[in-house]
Amino acid sequence: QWDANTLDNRQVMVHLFEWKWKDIAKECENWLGPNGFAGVQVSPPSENIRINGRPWYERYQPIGYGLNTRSGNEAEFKDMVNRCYKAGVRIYVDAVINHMAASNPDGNGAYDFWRVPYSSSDFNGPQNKCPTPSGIDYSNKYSIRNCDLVGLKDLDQGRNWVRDKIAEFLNNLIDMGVAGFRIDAAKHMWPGDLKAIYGRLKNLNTKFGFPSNARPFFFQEVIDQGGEPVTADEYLNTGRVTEFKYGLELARGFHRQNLLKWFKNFGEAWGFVPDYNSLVFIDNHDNQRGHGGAGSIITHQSPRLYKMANAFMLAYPYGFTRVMSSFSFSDPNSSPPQDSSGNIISPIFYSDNTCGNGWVCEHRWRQIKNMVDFRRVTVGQSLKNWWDNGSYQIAFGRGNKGFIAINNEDFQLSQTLQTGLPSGTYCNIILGDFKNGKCTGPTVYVNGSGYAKFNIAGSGNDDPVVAIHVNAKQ
Ligand code: ARE
Repeated sequence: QWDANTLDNRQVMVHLFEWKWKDIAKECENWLGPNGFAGVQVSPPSENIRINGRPWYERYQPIGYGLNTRSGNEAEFKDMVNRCYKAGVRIYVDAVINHMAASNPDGNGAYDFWRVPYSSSDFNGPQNKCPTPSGIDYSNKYSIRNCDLVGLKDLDQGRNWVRDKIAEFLNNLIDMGVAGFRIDAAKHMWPGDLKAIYGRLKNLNTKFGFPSNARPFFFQEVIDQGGEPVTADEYLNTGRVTEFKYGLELARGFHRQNLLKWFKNFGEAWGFVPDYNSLVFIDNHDNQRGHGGAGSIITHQSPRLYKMANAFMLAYPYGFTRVMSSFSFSDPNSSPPQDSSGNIISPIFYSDNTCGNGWVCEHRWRQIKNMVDFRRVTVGQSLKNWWDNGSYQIAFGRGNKGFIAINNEDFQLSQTLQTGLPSGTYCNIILGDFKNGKCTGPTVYVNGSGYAKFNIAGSGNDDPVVAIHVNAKQ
């Protein structure tokens, strides 16, 4: 389904890429819950092969459906789901169900995944269902769906046994209280097979407090940038899909390759999937390092543009939004921060709320954290009072709840603009926090007719954005 089963009006999930379960549990309690985050996309919990150097991508090579990984064991997973739920934060599991590992370390032959168990008849390759055994041909549907993705053993989800085993795996997680799934490599599975598997899943666990009849949320990873026979449209009646065009187009706007004034109707009018079908993000764990569907996207490595792009995404009413939280890397294949025995190291936190030990924690940057709140405060409010200077300065409101102005020019933005907001003194949440009725940064005065004066320096300004909303008004 399309609904993310969030608490209240929470609207933003964060991908805590490669975090350990016990660190996520603490983060839910200390940061995500109190700051209005809706949920966490966690790295694949299914047991995986070990690759020398422990690259992050070994997590995408399952050998079974037991819950033992470098992120933690089953007890720690359960504890995380419980504690996050209590903090108002949902857990969404990255479900790797398209395939098993490329090589099988302890089986009797390449297809003997005895932990599930699967055997050669459960895979497309040995059944000769793959028309291009040497690799996927992206111009051929059968090849995309029935051949091994980068050598990963491709499961045949048309078989009852395979459907049952996948459903058992996902139902076990539903019992533990998860709220939904990222379906990894959905593009490489037949939509009808996915439908059959989803149909075998239970409603969400009411013992956790989910309403009865709540269905798991599905967001399906389909990289559709046009030009291939498999399209995102094929997956719309079973859930949301990852809209990869979104981050690419925004990057063009913020890199000044396409005027920001055109973003007035960003979304469906640009050929994206419908709003309620869309999961949007500036970057993800693949394209930030040149894997899967890369292109010229913006990442934490360009912090100024990254904060601007996230502010736009979180203010603009389209799609369900996901914020990325990375570890730093120079080698795209490197491990997450680990000790000499290969254990993942926990992040440490500093007094300014940022983190270290190799972690980036974009979700802790004030500019992003406060825009998560903006999205919640403005939920359901339509786009109003759009203004632009004809090129790279833009501003818009969300009904009478919030307003944002972005200066992506080198020169100053100086404008008196209609905000649509009630009169008062508002905190610029990009530069300050609103605490105990006071703003720790600069404020914006909205007069009795809704107008406010905006002055935003361009080049040389690390944060050329002003955002205000009614819950941060003095
Ligand atoms: C690794 C090695 C490979 C090796 C393989 C098997 O890198 O060289 O052959 O292991 O030994 C991740 C990594 C992969 C890694 C894999 C398994 O990114 O590099 O392979 O884990 O360890 C396509 C898919 C899309 C997929 C991307 C990466 O359509 O589903 O490729 N994304 C998801 C995850 C990834 C993950 C997997 C799937 C596998 O998000 O993190 O892979 O579980 C065009 C097409 C796209 C295509 C893209 C890249 O844009 O339109 O469909 O994406 O090219 O090929």
